[in-house]
Amino acid sequence: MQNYESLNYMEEDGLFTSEELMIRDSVRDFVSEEIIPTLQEANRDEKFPMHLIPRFAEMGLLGSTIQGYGAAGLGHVAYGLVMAELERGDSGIRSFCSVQGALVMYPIYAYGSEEQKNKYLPKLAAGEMVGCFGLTEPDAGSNPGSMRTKAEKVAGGYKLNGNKMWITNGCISDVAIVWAKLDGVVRGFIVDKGTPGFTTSTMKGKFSLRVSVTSELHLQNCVVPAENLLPKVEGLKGPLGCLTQARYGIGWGVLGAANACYHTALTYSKERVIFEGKSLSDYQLAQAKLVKMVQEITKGKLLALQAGRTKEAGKLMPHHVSLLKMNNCRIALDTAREARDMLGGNGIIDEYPVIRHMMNLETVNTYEGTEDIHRLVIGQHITGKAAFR
Ligand code: TGC
Ligand code: FAD
Repeated sequence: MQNYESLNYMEEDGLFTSEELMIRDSVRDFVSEEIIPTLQEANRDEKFPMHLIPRFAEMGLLGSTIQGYGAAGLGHVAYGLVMAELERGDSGIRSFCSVQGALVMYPIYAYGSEEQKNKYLPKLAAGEMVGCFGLTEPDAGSNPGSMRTKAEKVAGGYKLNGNKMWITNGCISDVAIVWAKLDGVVRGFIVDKGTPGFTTSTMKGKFSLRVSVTSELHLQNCVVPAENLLPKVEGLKGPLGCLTQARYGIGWGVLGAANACYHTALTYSKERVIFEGKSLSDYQLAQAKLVKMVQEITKGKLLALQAGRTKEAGKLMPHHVSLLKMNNCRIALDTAREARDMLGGNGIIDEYPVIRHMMNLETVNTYEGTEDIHRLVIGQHITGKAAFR
């Protein structure tokens, strides 16, 4: 992996600026040298490599596209390239950075007061604080509008009651963005670790995203001060607006995992002798599988780049992001499954990264809106009919 190069089949790297490529390459080296060597053990032990958090901050990977407050202020294409490099390592590593930036720093930046921004954003950018995003509940996943978590106005603040499930970084967080209904309207609350009535528990037994911490959040008569309400947004568009940011990053990120699987399958197929001194890559069926990977990764990269330039022009809409997330997660998962097959028995052991990526991508295809939810969002856009209800 030391001399790793991502696919550039149509010379599409010529569409990036030299600064974007420089940022990509510095993160590429960081992932090769400092992240990949830790992953086999972290995945086996279901342990997030906490020692990397200060390095993410030094590299400007936390809230990278936010302007000011100690964040790097990257362009959206550079950010996408960074996400792909991180996910070439592991989807759980990319998840950590996605959640911190798109789901914790972004809502504070977009919906918070100036006091909230000054209090939280510099520490989150510096990795001195970790955050999580609590939207999903045991009975409200694809349909977050049916959430049961409630907020009630009390003297000096708001009392929260409810449970959140599947929350990335929950147990290692210093701060949680919790979405709850206040008088029937979804509102965002900043809940600090240690607030009485706020506890977390780890979700164990995952076969996917094992490097990432996944948790439940429990809110039992948890009173947060009035100044912890995010003042500038009301309704489901608050959390959905954050998801649009995170889904954009995922649309790029999964290309990194797909590239890692393709490269592993290509290298392996050249070395693996099958019949009569011929290697796997000599056979037409194997070549067809590799060609399909090149075809789909190249199309996925061009789709991501167009989304990025459209976002930089301020014209990227949620239905565009759904197409990006849906397509690229699907092609990455298919690439990983095909690569796993091409490695035969070696495809199921963690000496190679493929099985880990394959298992991770099952989650990535599900979280931030399942493949079907994105299909229905696009269906609604083109027909005008909301078929998810
Ligand atoms: P609907 O009536 O369509 O919309 C309600 C309001 O929200 C607006 N809106 C959006 N705004 C910004 N971005 C989007 N993507 C938006 N989608 C809708 C909409 O315009 C409306 O605004 P307004 O002003 O009229 O009030 O809402 P709905 O209840 O019918 O839901 C539609 C649906 C099903 C598409 C939505 O609920 C959905 O996307 N469901 C999927 C849920 C999901 O993705 N959950 C993810 C949880 S977080 C997570 O997985 C983190 S993983 C992190 C990691 O580790 O990386
Ligand atoms: P369901 O909504 O029950 O879906 C089950 C199936 O039904 C799916 O196939 C789905 O496509 C299908 N389906 C749903 N609605 C329709 C419909 N209208 N028509 C046809 N089919 C439909 N959430 C957070 O809030 N914060 C986090 O940090 C977070 N991190 C996560 C980390 C991991 C590892 C995982 C696995 C999940 C995480 N999630 C998080 C939750 C994630 O967003 C949800 O799992 C996801 O939105 C799907 O919800 P669900 O699991 O309840 O599935």
